[in-house]
Amino acid sequence: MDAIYENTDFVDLSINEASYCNGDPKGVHQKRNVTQSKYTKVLLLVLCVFVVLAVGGLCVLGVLYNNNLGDFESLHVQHQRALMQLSAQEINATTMESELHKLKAKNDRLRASLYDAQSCNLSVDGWTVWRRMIYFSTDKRDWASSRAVCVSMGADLVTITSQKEQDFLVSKIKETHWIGLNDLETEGRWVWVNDQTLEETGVKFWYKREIGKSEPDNWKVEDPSGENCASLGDGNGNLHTWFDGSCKNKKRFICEKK
Ligand SMILES: [Ca+2]
Ligand SMILES: [Ca+2]
Repeated sequence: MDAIYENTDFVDLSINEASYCNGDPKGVHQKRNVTQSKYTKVLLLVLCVFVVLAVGGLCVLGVLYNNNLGDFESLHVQHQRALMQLSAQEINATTMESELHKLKAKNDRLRASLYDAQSCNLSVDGWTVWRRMIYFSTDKRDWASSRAVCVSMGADLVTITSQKEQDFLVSKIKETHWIGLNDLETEGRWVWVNDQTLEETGVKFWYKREIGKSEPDNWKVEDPSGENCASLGDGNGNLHTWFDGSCKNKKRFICEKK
């Protein structure tokens, strides 16, 4: 480039000298033309530089765009895969929910069948099978002796902790039976043979009189020590309710094996 400027200056000076020597005023115009040509070349050079830079910038932008486009396509593919996996999981969840409903229905049917089996008169070696093994004695004993017989068979006097249990036992007896409830230790504090109190079980079926004291009344006319043992029903029947009676009375009894 310096060579070009040097040559131009040389031409420029040559023209000036020739013009002045020849007395020609047009030489001034020729000098101006040469100067304009020089500026034009510089301008073109600058424009070329700008064009090159612009093209380079566009190339860089193109590369960045392609890279970002590749990343976007990769993210799009990942998004589509995630959607497919989510859809598959939703289908699995629906299937599992359907299976759960089927299992619940099956469980309900099995429970109903079990309840039916428990309600039938299945008997094994004199024991009635209903949720637990229940034994209804045929002989009559006082309360303590009754309990001792139950314990000797690996059981104890029955405890009643639900309406269904009460209803089942009532349905199986035709006269009064001892049950595992007493207030022998503390008068008025009734506890089952497993030490549960009536407050703990929340279940009691004492006989209620419209006139006079309801059960337990701890009646002392027949036994001065009072009535400290409970039975299902009394001498008059009333089998759906409980009575306290003298522990010395002899009654049938009900054992329960846990
Ligand atoms: Ca009592
Ligand atoms: Ca009584």
